[in-house]
Amino acid sequence: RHKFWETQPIAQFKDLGDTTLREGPIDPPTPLSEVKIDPYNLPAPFEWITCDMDSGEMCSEAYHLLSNNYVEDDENMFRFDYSKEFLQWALHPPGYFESWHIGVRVKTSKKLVAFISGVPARIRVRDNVFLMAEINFLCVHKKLRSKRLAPVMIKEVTRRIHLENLWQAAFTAGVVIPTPVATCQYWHRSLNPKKLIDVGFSRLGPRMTMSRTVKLYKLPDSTITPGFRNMELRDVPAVTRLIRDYLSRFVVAPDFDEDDVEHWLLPKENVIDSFVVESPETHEMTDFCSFYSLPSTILSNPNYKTMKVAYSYYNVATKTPLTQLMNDALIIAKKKDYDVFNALDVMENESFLKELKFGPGDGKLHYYLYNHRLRHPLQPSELGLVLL
Ligand code: MYA
Ligand code: JJ1
Repeated sequence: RHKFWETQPIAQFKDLGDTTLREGPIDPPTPLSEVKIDPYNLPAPFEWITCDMDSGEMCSEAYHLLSNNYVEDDENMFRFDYSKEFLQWALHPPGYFESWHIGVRVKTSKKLVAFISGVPARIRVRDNVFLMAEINFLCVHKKLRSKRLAPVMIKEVTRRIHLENLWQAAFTAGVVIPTPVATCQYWHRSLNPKKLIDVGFSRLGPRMTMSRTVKLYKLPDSTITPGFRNMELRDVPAVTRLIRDYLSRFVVAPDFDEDDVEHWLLPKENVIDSFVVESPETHEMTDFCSFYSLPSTILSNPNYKTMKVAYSYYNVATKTPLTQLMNDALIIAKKKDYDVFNALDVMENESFLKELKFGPGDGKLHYYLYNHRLRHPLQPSELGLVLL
């Protein structure tokens, strides 16, 4: 059934519920001297490259490959359109390895036809923190699909990760392979319902008119929570404390330090927005929320080419009710001209989705760990991890 995945150190479907299997790493690390030194063989027309994503030219090539060939919805109406700035941010966290940003070119034409990337992250699973790779942006050009290139790319990124002495990885995918750690549901909150309906992203509800729909999704012009403002560099220590304390309650979550928070959570225009609530009286930092920007190309619509989409990232509410905090995030997203605000049912998101008029989408997102076994699949609410 899964000719490739059956050969990999991942929990197999047949292991589910087998209580004799212990939680934790599946294969032990091998001595570095035993890690294959040579890259895996590609079919003859292709060659490996390491991508310097600081180079504007390389980044543009990766951007164009992805914007034309990356993830689409099940009816091929929309395609993720990660911006160049986003890719540079996503691939350059503290301690990143350029060797984990891997391209495949056609030898003769030098055209980039496939990509896969990893970045290092400390991920806590229950009481133990593991140095892992987060794998993302696996993409094979549409014309080269179903030729078993993906397994070679996955083996090659694994080899390069092993060479840095890392032995676990985390990733998400829209497809089911053995064996999801958790399966999450996408939820969508319309901000610009007329456009969403025009492009086929959503539909007019039963017994609804356009004007009633527009009214239903109206938001105030400005945020409600006193002390709500953009996060700044000086907030990094306080935000790190807030977020570390909060994430400690989930089964799987990143172990962020101040450098990670500065990289992953400081606002970056058109990439990530983040906000704090600083008590106007005590100047105490009590709440935090954030969303990242991932537009989608609208495939074949005469009127619109792109949809601005905000994705809920990390949110922590200790004083402000989480629902009110997220409503403020919606207000800002609307002001910044986003068309829709997406969220998964991870962490405590269930608690605000319905009240804030999010509706379930037709997409699911499966979370996976490589070379790490959990005894049981997790509930989405036990996940404290959001991958880009
Ligand atoms: S998820 C986003 C993935 N990208 C897309 O969906 C973009 C559009 N699609 C494509 O570009 C292609 O369809 C891709 C597959 C490249 C996805 N994750 O070459 P093939 C397995 C894992 O003939 P193609 C993301 O980026 C499939 O089950 N495996 O197929 C995270 C089959 O194996 P098996 C996948 O369609 C990526 C084999 O590949 C996925 O031409 C995490 C078929 O290969 C998928 N999304 O190409 C990667 N899709 O026969 C794993 C298909 O066994 C990282 N397959 O069923 C693992 C950790 C590595 C590091 C470890 C360090 C220690
Ligand atoms: O965006 C998604 N679905 C949309 C569009 C559906 C178009 C037809 N297939 C959707 N819209 C309904 C919105 C509606 C708004 C008012 C309230 C009710 C809901 O459902 C879906 C997620 O739902 N997205 C995808 O399918 C994209 C792929 C998801 C897998 C991602 C893999 C990630 C890669 C890992 O790095």
